[in-house]
Amino acid sequence: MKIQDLRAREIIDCKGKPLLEVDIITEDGTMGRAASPSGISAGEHEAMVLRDGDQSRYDGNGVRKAVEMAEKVVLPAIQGMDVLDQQALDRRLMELDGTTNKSRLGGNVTYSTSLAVMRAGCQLRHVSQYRYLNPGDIRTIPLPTSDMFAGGSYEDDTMPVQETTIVPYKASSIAEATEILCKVYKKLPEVIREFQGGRRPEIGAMSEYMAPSTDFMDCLDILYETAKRCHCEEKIAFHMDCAFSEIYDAKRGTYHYCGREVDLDEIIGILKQATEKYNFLYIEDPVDENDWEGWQLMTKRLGHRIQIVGDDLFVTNTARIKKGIELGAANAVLIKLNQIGTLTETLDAIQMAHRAGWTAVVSHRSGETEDTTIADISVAVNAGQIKTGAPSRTDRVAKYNQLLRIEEQ
Ligand code: 2PG
Ligand code: MG
Repeated sequence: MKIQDLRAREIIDCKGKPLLEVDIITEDGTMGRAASPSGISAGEHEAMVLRDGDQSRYDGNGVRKAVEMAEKVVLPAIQGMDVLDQQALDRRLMELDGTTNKSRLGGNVTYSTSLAVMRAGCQLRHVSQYRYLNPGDIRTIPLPTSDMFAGGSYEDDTMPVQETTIVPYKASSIAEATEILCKVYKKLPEVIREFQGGRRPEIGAMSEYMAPSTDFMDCLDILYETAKRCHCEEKIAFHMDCAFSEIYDAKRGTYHYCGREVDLDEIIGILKQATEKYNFLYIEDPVDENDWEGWQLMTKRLGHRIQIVGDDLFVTNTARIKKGIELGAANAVLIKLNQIGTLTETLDAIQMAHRAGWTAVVSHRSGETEDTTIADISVAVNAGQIKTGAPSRTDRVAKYNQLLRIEEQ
């Protein structure tokens, strides 16, 4: 079925920041729609997001240029193509862009178009996204990891670790995992209040709680105590997204850690201690995104006990993942579709990781919408793990609800 039309528009994400939505319409009138999310702690090597830079609107974050790019440049290039041939479509987008970081068309333009084409395909075939992407071999529903404390670049003047997260790794189903996360999230204010001498907890950037201490060990203690009060401490493990590129001083090769200058050796020691006290499933971005040697060292020291996950390091880019595999610079990869900008490249990245025996954790962005694609993709590729935020607010809850629906099927 041929693509006939493309309509694009500016909508907003969960923070009121503009993003690009694209509709793809086929010649029989079938429509697929998708919008590209965006990150706050975006990696330096991610696909470029095309924004207007016009300070009179949304602090320069408008995407009217991206709307124009999609309608005037992309549509003529894909008109008449088969909506069911996703790979050919994505290849056309890559050729049209011709850069390594989508800096001509914009990663938001390629992402929204690529995903809208996939959705149109689902509509045509009358199947859900995960079935469309994988009609046969679905082996597992992914285990969710849920951010409970915000720090790092999400909040000023607070704990250096960006996300302190729990994983209900012993839950026997998504239904049970979701219930555990909701229970802990609801109970958490009680324990934070005790820790803070009665002061109410504040809500962070992605509706997690603001870290009540600059020491992440306090946050882990609070989470563990909360889980105990919910009688589920045996069922949870921890995950932290350090996002330490944000506190790295490239000139000095050190990290600004809680008001001190700290080298990687000390960082490794601090993290090792945490993994000795608590059960950790994975640690994400514990090293700066350009320090490959540092990543090798981290993986050598801690990789045998936990997953060392590259997010800003790999940016869902097969060239970088390949290098990481060759160097032994990590043992798992975080997957964010808009970091690379097309569905095909995302699936290639996941396949490359799996072939190397690595895990792939499919992830949301801080700037999300009600879109549930990541839930479907994580199921379709048998990712086993998904990172999708605290069970609060529609932009995060939508993903849990989609997983619950898929589990039922
Ligand atoms: C991360 C993500 C989301 P952002 O760093 O992993 O959790 O943050 O979307 O801001 O890059
Ligand atoms: Mg991250």
